[in-house]
Parts: sequence; structure tokens; C-alpha cells
Amino acid sequence: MWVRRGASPDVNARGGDARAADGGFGYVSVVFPAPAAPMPTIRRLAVLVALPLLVAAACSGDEADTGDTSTLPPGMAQSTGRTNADLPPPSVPFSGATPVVTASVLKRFPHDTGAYTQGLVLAGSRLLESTGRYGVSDVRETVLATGAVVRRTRMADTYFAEGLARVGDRLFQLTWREGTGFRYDATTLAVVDSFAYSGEGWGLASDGTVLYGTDGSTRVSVLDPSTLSVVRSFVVTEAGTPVPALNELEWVDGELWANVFQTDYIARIDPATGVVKGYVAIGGILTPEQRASVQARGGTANGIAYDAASGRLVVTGKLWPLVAQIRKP
Ligand SMILES: [Ca+2]
Repeated sequence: MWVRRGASPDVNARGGDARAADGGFGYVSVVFPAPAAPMPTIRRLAVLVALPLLVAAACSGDEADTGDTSTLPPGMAQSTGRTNADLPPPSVPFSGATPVVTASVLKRFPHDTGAYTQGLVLAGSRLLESTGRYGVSDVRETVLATGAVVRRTRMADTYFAEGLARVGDRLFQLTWREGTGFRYDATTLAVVDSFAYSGEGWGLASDGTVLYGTDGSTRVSVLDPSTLSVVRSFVVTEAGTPVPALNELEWVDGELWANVFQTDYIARIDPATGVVKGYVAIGGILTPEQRASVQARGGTANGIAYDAASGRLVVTGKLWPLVAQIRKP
């Protein structure tokens, strides 16, 4: 469960207690938020480099997807300690009785093959994306149809960007292991302030009222966006078994959707019970060649965004060459 910084010892590693608590996996769930007490935001802001209106037309197309794939992208080195990202992916679906729908692709749009997608939000034709890795993390706005970056706020090299969610005119962004989240103006992508938490930050989404967050474990934490206090949390289960490695999130018409890290499955979660009602399989969206390239470069499926006004639903992945609009099941 999410805890306030300093309220418990650091258990951000594989541990027997957490393994038992989470149902047989080593994924440890420990996050979070400090109360509303403000961080020294001026200091935080000083290390951010804002590059408004950066036009980067070179960001689209599949051409970069055929390059050298022998090494991981820069910024993936882990300095110390194990994280939930080190653990093996779960073999979902656990039960043959759990419904699985294969994603039906309606359109394909270009995606920056260097974007290590960690958070994805769709607002009309604006695709807002949080991209990770040390040294290159940012929050960016792209044009869905072209993939062109029209606005970007880069982060200091010490931050690895993670989940992104919009509540009203604010964007909330987590970082992986840095214990710092950021709030942005959702229109300009200017940093508004920051907040502190303990544990790993992975996915983030909002139903317009509260925030839902993951940390790579089996648990989802529900937060009040105004105070960043934990309202409640729940363990996600499929056929009675906890589902670990929950990653990028999206609120889709009353369901919480979650990428299961290093798998081709998106879990459709009942937010009241934590029960997985079914999966969306997205493994067939990439061609075998695209898939091999993404895997060789350290990418994987991650990123779901839904614009309720238009009913448009898109998915992508870290280092994927495309964003796919899929039919909502
Ligand atoms: Ca999302």
C-alpha cells in the first residue's frame, strides 16, 4: 500500500513480507504521498528546463525503426537496488475463463521511436505523453495525426518520468524512483509545483475526480488530487489471483485499464472490487519486424489514452513506431 514518506522503512526491494501480502509474487507495493505540505518548489523548478513551442517535425515516421537494435537505449542504467521492473512478467491471463478481446485497429499514427512512453493522455487531437529514461525524460504534447511534437518540457537528468494524468487544467506526473511528482499546466506544460512520495511511481490515471496510481505491484492506490492523500487502495485480481506488474493506466467509461508490464495484455479492472473483468490483447498491432525491433531496443507495450468526448481510444508502447487507434470493446 502507499505510505507517506518516512512513515515506514524502505522496503522497496523484494521481500518476504510483501510477497506474502501480495499473493505469491515478489512485487513490493510501497508508495506514497506526503500530505499537502509543499515542497521547495522553486528549487525543483530551477532544475527543469522548459522548452515551450519546440517544434520537432523530425519526430514522426517509422524510418528510425530499422536501425541498430543491439543495445538498450541510453538512460536505462540502474544505479542501485532492485525495483519492481526487475521481476519477471506474470503469465496473464491466469484463467482460460477470463475473457480476452483482440484489439481491432482502426487507424495507425506515427510515434517517435525514441519515446519511452510511460504516461499517455488524449484530449481531443492533443496527445500528451510522459517519456522516461534518465537524461531524456519529458512531458510533451504531440499532434495525434502526425506525431509531431508541438510542446515539450524537459526534466532534469536525474528524473525518470513515469505516469501522467489530467485533472481539469492540471497534469500530474510521477517519477520512477525519485520520490517526486510534478504538476503542470495542462495547456502550456509549464511546471506548477511538485510533491513528494515514497516508493516507486509507475502508472497514473484519473476519472476526473480522483487519481489512480500503480507502482509495479498488484495494488492500485486512489488519491485525492487536491491533497495527494490516499483515499483507499485495492489489490487487482484475476480469477482470485493477484495480478502484479500493473503499469500505465487509463480510465475508460467506468473501468480502469492497465498495461501489465512486459506483456501484450491490458487488464480491464473493476475499480470497485479490483477484479479483472477481461483483457485486451494488443500483441498483434505491430508487425513481426516492428515487434522485434522494439524488443531489441528495450521497449514494450505501454500507454493507453481515451478521449471520452470523441470516444477515441489509442494505445502505444515504449519505443513503438506507432500509436494505434483501436475499437473500444
Ligand atoms: Ca493513460
